[in-house]
Amino acid sequence: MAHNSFQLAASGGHIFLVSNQTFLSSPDATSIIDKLGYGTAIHPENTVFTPAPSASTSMERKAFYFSGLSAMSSTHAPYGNSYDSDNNAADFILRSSPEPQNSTSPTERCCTTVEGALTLQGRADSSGIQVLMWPGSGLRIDTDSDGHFSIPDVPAFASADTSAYTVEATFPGYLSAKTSLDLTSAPLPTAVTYSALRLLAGDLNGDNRVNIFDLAIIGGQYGSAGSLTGDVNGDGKVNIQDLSLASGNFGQDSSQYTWSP
Ligand SMILES: [Ca+2]
Ligand SMILES: [Ca+2]
Ligand SMILES: [Ca+2]
Ligand SMILES: [Ca+2]
Repeated sequence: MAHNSFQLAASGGHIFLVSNQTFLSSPDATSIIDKLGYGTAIHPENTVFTPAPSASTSMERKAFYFSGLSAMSSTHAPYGNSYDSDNNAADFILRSSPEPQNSTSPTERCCTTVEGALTLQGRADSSGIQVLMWPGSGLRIDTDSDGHFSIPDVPAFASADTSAYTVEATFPGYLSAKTSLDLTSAPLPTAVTYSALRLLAGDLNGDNRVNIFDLAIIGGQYGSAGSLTGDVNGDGKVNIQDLSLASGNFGQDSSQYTWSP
């Protein structure tokens, strides 16, 4: 028997995405993967979407959490419709100018993978270099032993206010690298790959330049063993190799890096 409250009407209705073809007898069936309730619907996902669309308007899923009506009709249009916070009221907008699409429409992609490879001067193991992107959440990863990093699901726009990201790679004792990354040219590729970069050794006090203060740290620990700040190459002792690495980069700062996709 059909469930009255599952109807699709102008004033309100439900759309259920289900995992099988078994008749749906409950709005809480475990086969329901996602759902939309609009207008007068009584089984929405979290909060119902209102108002119900008219004959000339449509509901459209947002591209990003900060995609408003204006953005979905213009700047965010090439970036798909994949935002899903499990709240119908927050995930959709009402379009006064519907733009239905199908498989012949241009590909739309919300997000991409940002990847690349970094190495550490004077070390065979390049793991543990932290790569961080902001603004955004969860856009952070450490390199593997080959220095490779891969950050998945990076949205085309960094935030409501800022289109471009800042990308920074840091490792203790090394000059960090920082770039600006704009992903807003459509269509967004599946991956954006940074050129390889070797981080220069010797910034032991973290002020992003190699100078006398860094050499003083090595001098103060010279001949010692253990987990020490002055151990530039990470071999467990502070000696001529560390001094040689740092003094070879004397006067350098991160402005001489060229790091871009
Ligand atoms: Ca679309
Ligand atoms: Ca949903
Ligand atoms: Ca320094
Ligand atoms: Ca060392």
